[in-house]
Amino acid sequence: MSGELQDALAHDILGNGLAVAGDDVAYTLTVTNAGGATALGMVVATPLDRYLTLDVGSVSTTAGIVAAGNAAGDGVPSVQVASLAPGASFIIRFTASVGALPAGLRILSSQATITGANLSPTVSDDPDTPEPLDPTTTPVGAAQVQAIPTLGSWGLGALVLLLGAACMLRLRGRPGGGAVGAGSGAGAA
Ligand SMILES: [Ca+2]
Ligand SMILES: [Ca+2]
Repeated sequence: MSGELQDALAHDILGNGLAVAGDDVAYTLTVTNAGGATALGMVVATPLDRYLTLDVGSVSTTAGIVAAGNAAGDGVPSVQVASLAPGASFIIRFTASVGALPAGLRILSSQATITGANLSPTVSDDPDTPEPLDPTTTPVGAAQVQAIPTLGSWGLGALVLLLGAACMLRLRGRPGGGAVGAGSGAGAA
């Protein structure tokens, strides 16, 4: 039995594939019976990263039934499949929303478990990495960590120059402004 858990950003606020609070991660889990016998009584559950909240009602499957994930209060999507023939596969899909992320967090990580009446329990693989049977990771946006840009010494110098230039323009503009005022006064008279 094998499971591939693929992630994608369904709602990518930064537009760069990095997850930030308010994004939606769309998961696609493909389960394939790689063994030679029909698998029976399968249960496929996907506990989510602690900073992800399942979008209740978003769980779908091409085989079996959604046992959890589409009712209020459900947190872990779970699908039950009564039997799966050798070589056969099915696909489970669901989405989860990204909550407030602590500074320094690098990845979100989720992994499915696959159990059955006549098979050894296994876990899903992240197809994006060469490591087998590893949790599926989604990189987190750096914008969360560097939300407030600081004014460096270069920026401070530029600011001083700008202020200086603004003062010069004001001083230069003063006599001209007076002339315009006098001119319009003369024109009215
Ligand atoms: Ca992998
Ligand atoms: Ca990934």
